[in-house]
Amino acid sequence: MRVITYGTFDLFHEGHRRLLERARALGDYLIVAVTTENFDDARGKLNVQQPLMDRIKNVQDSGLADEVIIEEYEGQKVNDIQKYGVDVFAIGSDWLGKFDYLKDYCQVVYLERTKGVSSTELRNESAGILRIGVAGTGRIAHRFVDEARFVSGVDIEGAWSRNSDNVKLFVDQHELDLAADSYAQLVDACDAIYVATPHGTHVEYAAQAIDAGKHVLCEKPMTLTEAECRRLQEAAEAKGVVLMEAIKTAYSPGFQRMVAVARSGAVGDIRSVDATFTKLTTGEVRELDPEQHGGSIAELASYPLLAIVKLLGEDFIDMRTTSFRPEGSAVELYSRIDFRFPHAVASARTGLGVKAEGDLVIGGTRGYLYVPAPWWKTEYFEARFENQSDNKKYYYKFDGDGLRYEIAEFSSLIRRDERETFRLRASESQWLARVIESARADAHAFG
Ligand code: C2G
Repeated sequence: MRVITYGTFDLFHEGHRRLLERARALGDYLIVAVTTENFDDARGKLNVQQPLMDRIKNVQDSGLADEVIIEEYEGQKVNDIQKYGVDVFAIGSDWLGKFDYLKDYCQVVYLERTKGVSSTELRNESAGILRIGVAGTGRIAHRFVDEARFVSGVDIEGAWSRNSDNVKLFVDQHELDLAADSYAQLVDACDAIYVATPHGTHVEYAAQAIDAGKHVLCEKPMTLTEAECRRLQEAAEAKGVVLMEAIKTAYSPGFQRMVAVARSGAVGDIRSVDATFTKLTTGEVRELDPEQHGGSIAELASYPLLAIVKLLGEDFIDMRTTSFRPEGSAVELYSRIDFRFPHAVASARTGLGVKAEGDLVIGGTRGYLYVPAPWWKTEYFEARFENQSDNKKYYYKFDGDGLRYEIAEFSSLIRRDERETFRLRASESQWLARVIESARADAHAFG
């Protein structure tokens, strides 16, 4: 019986070794395919630390492979299985169901993945792996764990939420090691915490983790006031840990290139920025609950404000917020935050109860950049000019849900022992908190 398995095998750890052992036991000849850099890039796997040759050596040194090959293109598995006369395809259970299409060619076996590869007794072996704990088990937390699988060198260790039933479900579903009984237990078990709890509780949980000397990746808006933002940043600095606001757009390659193109004068001097993000929301949900800091500004304004601060900087002359709060709604359902900058104007529009075109338009003295919805997952934009033959189209890659980019950035900051990223500076997080705080306070509401 010939068995085959595939993987990146970066920073070879206990989870990899156990997988190979069990794959080998399914037959008498094990072929291990190691992914090339190009293939990992194409499938959206980020932050692979070791070059292909080292990763091949990891597998050879395990002594578990009879033959090592490389995986370099999409669809290769179908060909390999036939070419090498494979009887069994084995892969970890994090891929459950994903390779059922190979059943036409051989037997497909999903082997239970090893939970908590970097648990204490394995700590030495798994040096270099960042253990992240997830606080909160809402929608975004689920997406976070799924996306973290595409970032090499991070392991989601466990989760905690106020509702212990939710924690157990979450941990089972994602095959995590730890369903923490208390937040303190989660903090203690991890190197870093992803805070994905309701807005009003970010500060408390982020502060607790920082206090314990743990790095923090905090959902947006990181804080609802500028003072709280500064307080967290000062605490992180004092403890020498990374504190990063999780606005995925800021870390995605397409958005960064778009900002760089705009700021390089592709459409002349930037004179206006209009950014819109709307998401229709109904029912008894956090987003519409004033007690939980709902409303279109707290909920959505981080994205359009990010575009404005990146394109025009922090120094505006004044701002004015107009919100639409219809009778019967306790929170604003549509808002526009209008800015005057020394040489430009800008508007951030957000809606929970009003739908609008979610585009980003950057007007310049020579032309404009048009970034169609969903511009916050920037994949494509155009530079447009009076003379249409000058128009130019730009295409980028945006993998999955995009959360992998913020996870990759967070992990590489920690790895490089740096505290701040130019992609979203500490002062820009402060600016976002300041604007959100004052927009919510000053909103001239009607409706
Ligand atoms: N694995 C595991 N337990 C872990 C981590 C990984 O059992 N804690 C398994 C994975 O499920 C996979 C193998 O180890 O079967 C290699 O994992 P990676 O190097 O992360 O590679 P992966 O991204 O899973 O690539 O074509 C490539 C394949 O799709 C797998």
